[in-house]
Amino acid sequence: MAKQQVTVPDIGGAEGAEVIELLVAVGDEVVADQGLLVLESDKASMEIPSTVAGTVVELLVSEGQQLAEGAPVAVIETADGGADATGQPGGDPAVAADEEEAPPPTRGVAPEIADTEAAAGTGDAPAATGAAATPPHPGEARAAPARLEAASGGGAYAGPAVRKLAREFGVPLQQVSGSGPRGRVLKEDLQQYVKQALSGGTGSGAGIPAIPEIDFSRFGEVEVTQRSKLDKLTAANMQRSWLNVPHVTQFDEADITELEAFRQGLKGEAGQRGTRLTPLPFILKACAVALREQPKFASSLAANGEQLVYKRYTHIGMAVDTPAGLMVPVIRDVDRKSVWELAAEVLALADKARERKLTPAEMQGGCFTVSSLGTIGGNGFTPIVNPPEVGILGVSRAATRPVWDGQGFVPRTLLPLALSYDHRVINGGDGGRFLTRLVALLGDIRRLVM
Ligand code: CAO
Repeated sequence: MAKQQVTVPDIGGAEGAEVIELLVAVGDEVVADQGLLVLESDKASMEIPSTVAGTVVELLVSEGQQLAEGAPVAVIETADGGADATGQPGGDPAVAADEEEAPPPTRGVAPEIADTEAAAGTGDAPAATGAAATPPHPGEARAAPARLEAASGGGAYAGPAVRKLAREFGVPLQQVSGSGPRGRVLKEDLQQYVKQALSGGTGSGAGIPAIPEIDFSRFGEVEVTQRSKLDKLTAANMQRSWLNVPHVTQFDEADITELEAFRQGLKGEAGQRGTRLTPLPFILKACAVALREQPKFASSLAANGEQLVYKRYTHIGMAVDTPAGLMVPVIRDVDRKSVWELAAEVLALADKARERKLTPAEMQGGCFTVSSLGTIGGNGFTPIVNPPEVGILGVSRAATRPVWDGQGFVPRTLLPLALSYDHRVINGGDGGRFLTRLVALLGDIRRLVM
């Protein structure tokens, strides 16, 4: 039996590094190279490993304490007089520090400085050789610190063993959510990330960190229900769009005072025709005119990104809120149909959607989508583009408000519009012109027939 004191090695000039975590307690058995504590300076976090195997008989530091090179941190009682970091009595710690393979990690971290430096690639990691170049005093062992992260550089906080594993799997560690103390990435986090990426679960599979799974029952009573196929399909489509399409949304308001007066005047006729006339058919018609004038909004980007596919037809999708979930039937040739025809088709397709009677063909071929939440409420939202389309118009609830006409306030009915588009295809200027044109068309519907 012999006692060895472990001290803080050369930590690369980090003066006054703080003990942020103790990794062992008195009485713990440790193997050589096992982390004893984590130090954090303004430059880096690093793990101070034990240089010998044995039992921790004394911990000489506590969390929050500032330590510098040479400060004693623990006393380890060894069975054989002190196997050093190489596992060989009296060996040179530098050998272990430079070796690729290290003893099995504990708590997700293991000292393995060669790995760590390679992963960080910064070249400013605390020098392993520096630690080795200073021979420990008799009865004192100085470990090579294992760098965990660049504290101010936004790098991942993980031990070398986890970094090594991440490198082997090709996982960018910054994208893995750490569940360890102070957000450290543990081996289990990495495993969960890889599992999720392979299963195409909540992670995108494109290296985007998955949202950690939470056991909500820890906080109170919960009920778990199965999602419908439609909901899952919608979720996948939304995520695909959100991750692939750089979205921009522009907002404006159309003054639909005259449109509304005209529409109210046609209500009787609508009844006689066996239909209802809402603002939506007018909005569809206005979109068709704007799409004809700016066909880019009805185009699609070829998969190789090299070409744009322009469509010589004007089919517009219409988002329908149904008890089963969101459906988007497509109204064909909107540009060639009258407002009455569109009104009838809106009703028929919305009914079919709610009764789940839409055929797949009725939900395909759209060039652009209109999503109207006008009946539900709200004064604005940012709709998500429905790829391979490049544009979508969100319509919110119209309201009558006082508007300054240059001489006084007059009541006007304003319809909030939000145009989202794929910024790979549509520029801000195009977006502004398209939305301005829609506002003008809805503000004076006589222009729809021009
Ligand atoms: N502002 C104020 N009132 C509006 C309005 C608006 N923007 N839009 C419609 N209204 C009025 C209509 O005029 C009608 O009132 P009147 O009978 O007095 O004229 C009433 O609201 C009901 O309209 P409606 O909902 O029956 O018909 P619609 O043509 O406006 O909409 C449909 C049809 C299918 C688009 C709609 O029912 C729907 O499902 N909307 C939800 C779409 C959705 O979920 N989008 C989000 C997708 S992303 O998650």
